[in-house]
Parts: sequence; C-alpha cells; structure tokens
Amino acid sequence: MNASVASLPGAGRPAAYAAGLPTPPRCLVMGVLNVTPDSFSDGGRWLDGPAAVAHGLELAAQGADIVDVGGESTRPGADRPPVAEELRRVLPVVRELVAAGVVVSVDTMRAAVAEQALDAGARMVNDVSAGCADPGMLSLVAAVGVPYVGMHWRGHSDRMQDAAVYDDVVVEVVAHLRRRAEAALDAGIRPAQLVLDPGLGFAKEPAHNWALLGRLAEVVALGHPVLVGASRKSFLGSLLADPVTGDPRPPAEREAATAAVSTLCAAAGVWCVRVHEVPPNLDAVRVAARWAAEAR
Ligand code: PMM
Repeated sequence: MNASVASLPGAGRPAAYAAGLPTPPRCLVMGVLNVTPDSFSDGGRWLDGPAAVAHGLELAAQGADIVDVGGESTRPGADRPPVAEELRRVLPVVRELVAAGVVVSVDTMRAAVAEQALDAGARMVNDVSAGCADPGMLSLVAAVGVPYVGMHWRGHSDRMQDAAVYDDVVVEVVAHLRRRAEAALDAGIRPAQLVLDPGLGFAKEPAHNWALLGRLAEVVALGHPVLVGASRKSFLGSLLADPVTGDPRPPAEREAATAAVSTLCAAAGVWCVRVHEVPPNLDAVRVAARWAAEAR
C-alpha cells in the first residue's frame, strides 16, 4: 500500500481514505441525490431544484458524510442528456448544498461538468467511467487535486448490458481497475486521491454482482479505498423476488437488503457505501465498526 494512504482507525482491517474528505472511524456513507428524470429508483423525484436541495440537506442532516449529486441517469438503457442540461440540473444544487456546509461530490463522466461543479464547491468527482468516457477527465482531476472515484465500466448505459459477459468477472474487473488506476496515476493523480469501485449493476448480471461482493477482498487488495454502490439495485430485487409470482422486490422495498450489504461491505474493509437511505446504512456501518473494534 502507498505510504500516503492512511489506515482507517477502528475498521480492524487495512482500509484507507481519500485525501480531503471526512475521516470518521468507520466506513463512510455517501447519500445519493439524483437530479434526473429517469434514474431507476428515484427518477424524477428530485428534478425540481428546490426539492433536490431539500433532499440533499435531509441526507446531510441524517448523517451522510458526502452527498453525491448527479445529473445523468446511468440506468441500463438510459439516453445521455446534453451537457448543458446536465449542468443546468447539477450546478444550482451543488452551489446551495455547498453554501449550507455539505460535503458534495459530483457524479459525472464529463470533465466540463466536473470542472464547473468543483468551481461551485464540490469536493470530489465520482466518475462511473473512470476516465473512459471523457479523455479530459483524468488531467482535470490531476490539476485540481481532489479525491476521485473511478468505477469499472464497459460503455454507456444504452448498450452496457450487452457487455455483461465475463470468464471470471472478479479477475476481469480487478484487472480493469488496475489499468485505470495506472492511467490515473500516469495522468498525475496522486495515489491518495484515488478511490476504486467495482461498479455493481454496470454491465453486470446478478451473478456477477454477487461474485464481486463475495470476493471484495480482491478489490480491496488493489490498495486504494473502495466505494460500493449496491443500494436498491436490481440484483437485490431478483434475490428477494416474490416466491409465488416471481416478481422482483420493488426498489423501495430493498432497504433492509441494502443495509445488510453495507454491513458486510464495511466488515470487508470498504471505505464508503453509496446509498439512497442514510439512516439504516449509517447504523449498519456503525455496527460493523464496533464489531471490528473487538476482533483480534
Ligand atoms: N451507481 C449509480 C450511479 N453512480 N457511482 C458509483 N461510484 N458507484 C455506483 O455503483 C453508482 C454510481 C447508479 O445508481 P443510482 O441510479 O441509484 O444512482
């Protein structure tokens, strides 16, 4: 592990944190704020600016360490918004949350959006493409020096599920993340800035997501902080399908399963979980930290 990457106290495992963000002695909780008409579980709920700001403040008041503001849905099959529309959705919300003292990350694949959100006070960039979607992203992040989440990604949402084919998903995701980390460092991003994410639900069938969760140690072993976004995703809906009809459990009823995943992620040394509902997941990571404090 790089010398500039510090240990997370209390986690009982070699976890790490990204420079410049809160450092509670537990796995962090990132609250999701999708300012989009079409995200899979909350599309349209926070599209109106004041409603989005109110929800972001609510997430922070509930204890979210970071609020992740995004203006592009990455739901399988989604079309991309024009850059001007993404900026129109995201910037006013970032500005108001920052003014209220909230630690904001911007969920975007576009360097232009990241740059303006950082100018507006965002403290982290969450790029689900890890620099693959926009060749300007890595150099921007290197120049600004903020923490950066790079996720495993195999193409834009309109076609990503066609790419959900692997021999060994964990080996292939880890190899891809290693290559993206090298690209980030080559572009001048410092190791302590870089967070990696296995990208649950992005070009993944349910079995792929479960394999990545069951073998998270292989992702953590890359030596960077790890972020996991399992919240309400469809692989949880399939697992909990109605035994009679076979219908998947609806997204709003996947919270207990999400919290279970957060507990296990925290126990596995994950740095941050990205979730829609803060309270049950904050409880979950606090339980995991207290448990780990006794482990020998
Ligand atoms: N998932 C979504 C959006 N952004 N960012 C990261 N780093 N990791 C994720 O798993 C992730 C993400 C899609 O979920 P949403 O529609 O609930 O935001």
